[in-house]
Amino acid sequence: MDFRLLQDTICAIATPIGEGGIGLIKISGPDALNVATQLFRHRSGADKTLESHRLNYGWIINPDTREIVDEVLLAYMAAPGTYTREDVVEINCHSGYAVLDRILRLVVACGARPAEPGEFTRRAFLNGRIDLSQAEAVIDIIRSRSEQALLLANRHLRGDFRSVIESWRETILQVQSRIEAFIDFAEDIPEEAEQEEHAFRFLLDELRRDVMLPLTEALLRYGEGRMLREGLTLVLVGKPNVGKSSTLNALLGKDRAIVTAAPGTTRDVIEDSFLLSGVQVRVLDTAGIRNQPDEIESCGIERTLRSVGEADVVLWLIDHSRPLTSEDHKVYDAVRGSRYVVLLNKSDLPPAFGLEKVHEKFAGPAPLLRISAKAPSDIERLKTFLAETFVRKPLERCRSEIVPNLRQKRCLEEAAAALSRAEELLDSGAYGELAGFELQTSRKQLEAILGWENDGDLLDRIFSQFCVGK
Ligand SMILES: Nc1nc2c(ncn2[C@@H]2O[C@H](COP(=O)(O)OP(=O)(O)O)[C@@H](O)[C@H]2O)c(=O)[nH]1
Ligand SMILES: [Mg+2]
Repeated sequence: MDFRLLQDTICAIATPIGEGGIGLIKISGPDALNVATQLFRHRSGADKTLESHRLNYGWIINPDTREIVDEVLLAYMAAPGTYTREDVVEINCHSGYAVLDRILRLVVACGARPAEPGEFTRRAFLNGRIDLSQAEAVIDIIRSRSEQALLLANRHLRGDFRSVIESWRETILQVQSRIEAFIDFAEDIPEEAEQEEHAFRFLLDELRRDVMLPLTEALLRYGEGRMLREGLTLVLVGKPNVGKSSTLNALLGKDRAIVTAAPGTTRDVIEDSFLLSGVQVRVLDTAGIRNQPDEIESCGIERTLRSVGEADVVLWLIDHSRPLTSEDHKVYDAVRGSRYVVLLNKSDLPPAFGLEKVHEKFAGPAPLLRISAKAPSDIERLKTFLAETFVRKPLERCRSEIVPNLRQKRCLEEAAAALSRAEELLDSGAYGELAGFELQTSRKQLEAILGWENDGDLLDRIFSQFCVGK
């Protein structure tokens, strides 16, 4: 994108295209007021000037023909108290394909240019109203599918992440400037250098306590943040006929997958979702893993294995009413590398083996629950268990801490690596330029989180995820 264009005025339809109660057209840039004046007529007929931050009732007219295009409410908001920090005009019109398209074309004819995806928010960023972590929070808010995800995004939008990053950066800067002072002293006045070293040790402790420790903590929150933003993925796995599809249907509370007494019914991966403690849970039902599958089933099993790779948690079902077979072992081999829960299903029927047998054969730290997919109370118990273990506890940690996304996590990792290299040098008394360089590297990484360095490719990548009109 060409940044000279920041001088121009952009416009877009900000509401979803289609029939609806209200459609919104946004205009931002130096010509916004001029465009509005050409197109808008007050209801009163008077040639009133548009006051900033007031709603005006009237019509959009075609300036060439004087024809009325729509009845609207129009707001003019003067810079800098706006979303983009530029002059902004918002036209609330009726929502329909023809009317929105007509007004947008008139706005363009009056001198505005159709905006690129995310260009309004990009301007808010480039004009310094928000930092990059806040811009990313805007996407997160739009994409939030659950209340928890929304809460997190709002915390980041408020600037919580930014203030933490800024305080870390500040501490690093202090140590860095100490190093520079130390290098000078060491050369000139040896006695003062000793004093300096003492002060310096103190700062190093501060660096460990106030930056390195919380930074490492923040990195640990990434997985939970991903779960919040993208939801939790559960995958139901087991040999044929153990009750995977029955469990899927019971979890969803609807008949999503076909359940039959014949093994090998589910041949493809079936996916749906439900909410668990305010978090979106994606659940996948898969083809049963068996010894001698036919061709279609083989493809299904391959997909099953792929789904296991995607899972946050694997729900491994075993039929407790029939003896264990080599197929159960086969499933064990497929899931043992993942985080899984063992579900001994069909517990409404007499058990065919004791619990110790499961422990003995499939020993591991995985939790084990006895359920019947046919008993609603068991499914409730399963949901409570899943919510407690995989949602509530991780969420509690997220509430009080900053939670990076993938891009931010990468920056934090780089920063952490540079900090520990610096720490090692400093600890061994090497207060030289090398340590200063490592601190500098870590500081740059933190600044990248906030987007201080104007990296055009990075901005393109982030803002292209937005819709047009945001
Ligand atoms: N008694 C009993 N039967 C069950 C239970 N869960 C599933 N079934 C039955 O087991 C058969 C296979 O179930 P299905 O869900 O299709 O298993 P899948 O092949 O693993 O998907 C069907 O006849 C179900 O009605 C259960 O908890 N108790
Ligand atoms: Mg099935």
